[in-house]
Amino acid sequence: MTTQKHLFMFFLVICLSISYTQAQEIFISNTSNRTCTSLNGKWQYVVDAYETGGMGGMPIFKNYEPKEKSDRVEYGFTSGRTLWVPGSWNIQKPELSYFEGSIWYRKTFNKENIAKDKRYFIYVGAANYKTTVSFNGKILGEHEGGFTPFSYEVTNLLQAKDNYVIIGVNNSREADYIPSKVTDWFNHGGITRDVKLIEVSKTFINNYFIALDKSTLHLKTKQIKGKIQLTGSELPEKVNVIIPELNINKEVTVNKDGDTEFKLDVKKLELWSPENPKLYDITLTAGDDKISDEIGFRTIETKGKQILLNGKPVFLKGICLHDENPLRKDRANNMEDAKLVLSWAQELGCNFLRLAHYPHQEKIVRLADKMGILLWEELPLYWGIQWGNPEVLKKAKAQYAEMINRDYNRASSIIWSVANETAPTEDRTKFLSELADYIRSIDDTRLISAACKKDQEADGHPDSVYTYNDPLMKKLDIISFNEYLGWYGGFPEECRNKSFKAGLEKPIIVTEFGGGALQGFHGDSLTRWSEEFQEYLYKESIAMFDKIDGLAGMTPWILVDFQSPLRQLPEIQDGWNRKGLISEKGYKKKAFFILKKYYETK
Ligand code: GCB
Repeated sequence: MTTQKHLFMFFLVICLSISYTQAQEIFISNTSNRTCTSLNGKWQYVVDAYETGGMGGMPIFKNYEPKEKSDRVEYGFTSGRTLWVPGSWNIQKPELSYFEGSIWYRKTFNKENIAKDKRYFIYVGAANYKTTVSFNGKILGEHEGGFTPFSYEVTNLLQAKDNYVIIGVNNSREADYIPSKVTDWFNHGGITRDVKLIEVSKTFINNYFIALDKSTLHLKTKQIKGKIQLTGSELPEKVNVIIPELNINKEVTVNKDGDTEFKLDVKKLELWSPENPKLYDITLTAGDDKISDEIGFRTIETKGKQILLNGKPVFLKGICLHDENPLRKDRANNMEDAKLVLSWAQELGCNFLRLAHYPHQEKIVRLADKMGILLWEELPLYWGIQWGNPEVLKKAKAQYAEMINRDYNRASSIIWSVANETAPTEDRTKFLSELADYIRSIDDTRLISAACKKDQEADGHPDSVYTYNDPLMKKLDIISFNEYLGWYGGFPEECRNKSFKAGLEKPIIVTEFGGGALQGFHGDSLTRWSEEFQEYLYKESIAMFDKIDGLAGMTPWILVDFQSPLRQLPEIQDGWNRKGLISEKGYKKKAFFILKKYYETK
């Protein structure tokens, strides 16, 4: 690099780091019920393959355009080159299909009628993985994590004409990221969920946490407990909580930090459950601000080896799912995508879904609330995480907080999982135990689990009894494990000789099992990749797991085939993990009906 270029890079770094202090990230919940201008649609873009943010003294977020004929600008947003938001860039342009790096997106818009008594925020539902948000030439902040929402204030920057929001997204895989470098799913890059300009009052309710107090479940008069967070300088003294169907209209006092906590007595409450997914309309008002939601009330606990929903044992008839619409090959990002997979799950007879391996779009969680499907949610604390790195733990807590902030009020979401298939080293157990404590400190209305692994078998001496002594299990409410006997090692018939011993008085969920089959490919039950092999494997696996003492549910791997660069067997995989019970074109495989039949008996 020449000295000038060095100087330029130095300048850029200084300029970026100064700018980052300009806006504070703020969490705004329930954005679908706020006054918003959608910024979805076509965005112009610049590919920044070397991740410099712009060369020649011209940072891309500054949006330079040549004005004189002698002007030098070394990038350009042209109207002809666009990407659709929300969407994965990889599926939109052949030249971006395996692209990993930075792309800067630009959207220009006018905003007539800017109200003096309002505040404005740019909200991003999710962008994978590291995102720099700028507005009218100022960097607002940088967000890390590919699956959770964030927003920045733009009130003082917003103009009636020619606003430009420029968002740089980088989907490089790095060792200290969550997830880390290797995953068995596609690394979709870009702005993958909705972008909006949100309009709120000067002081507004940015979030709230409302749930049934589980200690009152068996009382005649139950209690709904809540917390409301306000943001703004002129705090009202009171907030009103209105639940018309319960005849509740209560004023609660706001403290000096803008928070309020309350308890409401309720005599007749219909509890939320898969059989009766009852949601109550709730309105909160604070000064000029008003926000409405639909919230269900339920409790979830464990007792010995049982999971209790509203005090009654429940068997979780589940299936795992990635957040992808296989027909469009894109990350799921709308209600139609959510309906497609949830209706398949219902057809299978499920009352439960494991949303693997990262936070899925908010719309699926909201739809699950309406359809009565219970959910397991998780962060991509997956293979290869740097457990000994305190910065990674900070990131995990931050991303978990964002997920809890988003989904706390959803009755369907009942389990937070802290990790998937991680080796029980000391650093990892310390990391995940601290994370579990952190989650419990902010949410006591859900259970905590993790998809673990069985104990290592002695070399060349497979046991007939699988044992579970992962020290993390002591910290968890539910013992969960993945087990691929018959696919990764062994043949399906070996399932007949196995049994399981977990040793703890806790319920068990089998979080993964299964094997690959190419839909439409037939053979006998020992022909790998045939529908018959998968069908046979499901029969044997289900019979084996069904015998587990304390089995409280299962989520086989997986509802639908999904894209993964790890899966490159020509003619069979071609970039797809084939363990789905449904093909990427939407056709059911034989094993679908084996699981469906089993769930009919439960
Ligand atoms: C697993 C992982 C999952 C993989 C699956 C497989 O254990 O948890 O992410 O996709 O196995 O297909 O091998």
